[in-house]
Amino acid sequence: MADLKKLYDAVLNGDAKTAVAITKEAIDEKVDPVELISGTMIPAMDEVGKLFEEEEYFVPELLLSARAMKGAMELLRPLLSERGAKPVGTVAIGTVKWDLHDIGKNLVASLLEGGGFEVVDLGANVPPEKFIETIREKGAQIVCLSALLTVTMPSMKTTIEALKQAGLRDKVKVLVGGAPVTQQFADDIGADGYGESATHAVALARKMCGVN
Ligand code: B12
Repeated sequence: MADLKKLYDAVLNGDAKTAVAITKEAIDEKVDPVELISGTMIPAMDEVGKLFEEEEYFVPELLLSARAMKGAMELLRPLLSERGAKPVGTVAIGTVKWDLHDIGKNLVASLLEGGGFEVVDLGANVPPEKFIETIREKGAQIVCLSALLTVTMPSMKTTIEALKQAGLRDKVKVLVGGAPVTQQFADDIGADGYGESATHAVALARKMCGVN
């Protein structure tokens, strides 16, 4: 059986080769990909975050762990999108301007695909104009904004303001998330919803499109 403790350690220690190998094993054994991500990989990244806070880890270690998680996610992503049924709606997702963190955003994007959405992933460091362009060109009904830095949280507000300026605010629902974001902050900036995790993001987005 795939050793999930070893997968946890591989993400924690930034060992991409082992993380990928165990993920492959787990896939062969039909382990639920969402369980693998939420039960093992996210807790490992949380621990990485704690070690960084305690100054036991520095940026190079963060990058290695992020790379291990990314390697495993590349294998899991196609499985997540297979889970979905017919498209429920279109989502434009991105990490806001000046913010380069994309692991959580990628997870949200993958699970949204798995939840039946067509997802336009704009990447990280996304300026408001790019969201506006995507809503106009792809007809996205939902905009998902991610931020991991307290200093980039205001970019969420700027993006919502830009949607208002462009006359698009009433046409889309805006969901926000990322470690420092709270429900209070979401309310303050006039977002339509806040989700603390990727699974919450999917539940919220489906609810907003009138699907359970
Ligand atoms: C990995 C990491 C990095 C990597 C990012 C790699 C990558 N490709 O993403 C690298 C090394 C590049 C990095 C850089 C920096 N980082 Co950094 N990083 C982290 C770390 C350890 C983990 C983040 C992560 O991926 N978590 C795992 C994912 C799965 O969780 P998540 O993103 O929160 O996402 C989940 C939910 O929040 C939610 N979610 C996310 N987005 C959305 C969106 C919506 C719409 C919804 C509904 C839900 C949702 O769903 C996700 C899954 O359930 C955190 C510490 C931490 N514990 O958060 C620090 C952290 C975020 N980084 C920090 C800092 C300071 C930096 C740097 C400034 C460091 C530096 N001195 O250069 C730079 C900034 C670069 C920039 N301009 O963005 C600080 C931020 C402090 C603050 N208060 O702002 C943290 C908190 C570490 C710390 N404790 O000091 N970082």
